[in-house]
Amino acid sequence: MTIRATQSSADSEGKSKFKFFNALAKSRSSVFDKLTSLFSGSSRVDPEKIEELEDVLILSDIGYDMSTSIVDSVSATLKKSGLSTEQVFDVLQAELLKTMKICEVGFDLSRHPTPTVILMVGVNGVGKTTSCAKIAALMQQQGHSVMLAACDTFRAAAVEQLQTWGQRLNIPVIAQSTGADPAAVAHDAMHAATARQCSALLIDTAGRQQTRDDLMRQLNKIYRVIGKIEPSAPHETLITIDAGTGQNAISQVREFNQHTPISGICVSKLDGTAKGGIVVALAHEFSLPIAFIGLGEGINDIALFNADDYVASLLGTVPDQHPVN
Ligand SMILES: Nc1nc2c(ncn2[C@@H]2O[C@H](COP(=O)(O)OP(=O)(O)OP(=O)(O)O)[C@@H](O)[C@H]2O)c(=O)[nH]1
Ligand SMILES: [Mg+2]
Repeated sequence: MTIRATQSSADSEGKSKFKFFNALAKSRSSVFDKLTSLFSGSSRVDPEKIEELEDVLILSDIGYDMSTSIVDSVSATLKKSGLSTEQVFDVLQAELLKTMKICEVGFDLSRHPTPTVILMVGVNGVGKTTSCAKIAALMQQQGHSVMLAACDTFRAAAVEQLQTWGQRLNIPVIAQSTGADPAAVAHDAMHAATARQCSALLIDTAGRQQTRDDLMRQLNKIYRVIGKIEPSAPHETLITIDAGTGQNAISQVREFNQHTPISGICVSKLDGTAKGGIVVALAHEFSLPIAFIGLGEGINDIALFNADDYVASLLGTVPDQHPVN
């Protein structure tokens, strides 16, 4: 069964669009409002402004390569036919969508055997545990039986944090005490989820810096133990990226991928940052599925990634019936 962004009514889809738009307010105003003022005052684009366009794009955290590629497209159109301000936004929108659409693949549990095992990884404090709980709740709302595994046995109170979510959501949490071997917890959870015929097992892990080889090897051990019990698992390994991280996000994905092959990205805290452009840089660099987007601290503040909503929210060209800000 495919996981939907929200409950399926048109009303909640509208709300989700609106949430996206609101969550990206800071990113929109920090970057794309600058573009509007850059090109205001004249209906035709002055070629000298193209350089400034590149600066604004690079500062937006969409990355150097992506910025250059957009500027090349804008320059090519300008040379061919001249360019109105409106057309700059059209080119921008088209370029962003071309990159982002590849990453919009939804999240489909039916692609995998049962229980679908989802391993959550990432650096410290990015929102892994919260994202685990949000994804579990989303699945539960859509009729799946879910189990959580508390494999962060490193940080004090991490086990309790996941157990609290489990109690609130009425979702079983497999746990041992702080200090236990996280691979042993994953082992127990794999057997428990199979025995209880759960649709999905979400495995929370401890935050670790991607440069800490010892900790990355420990993560790989969890990955290997899971694979020994069920060779096709983990079926998804999602890296949570804090949208406010900036360009370090690229190195996080690259390094984690060396130890636990990453199948998708979960972008958190898009609501609190002016650096929402990092999602574009990630898409441009890796073309990996962007599975989920975290839009706040609440359990329902999560959406499936939608390229149209994201680009429109960033450029300020949405949403039909909703007010701007
Ligand atoms: N605004 C906002 N806050 C979020 C979001 N996701 C998580 N947070 C907050 O970020 C903080 C850290 O979240 P956790 O889920 O504990 O992060 P973590 O990656 O599990 O942290 P460690 O296990 O310590 O590495 C908490 O205060 C969360 O409420 C989000 O999408 N938006
Ligand atoms: Mg955590």
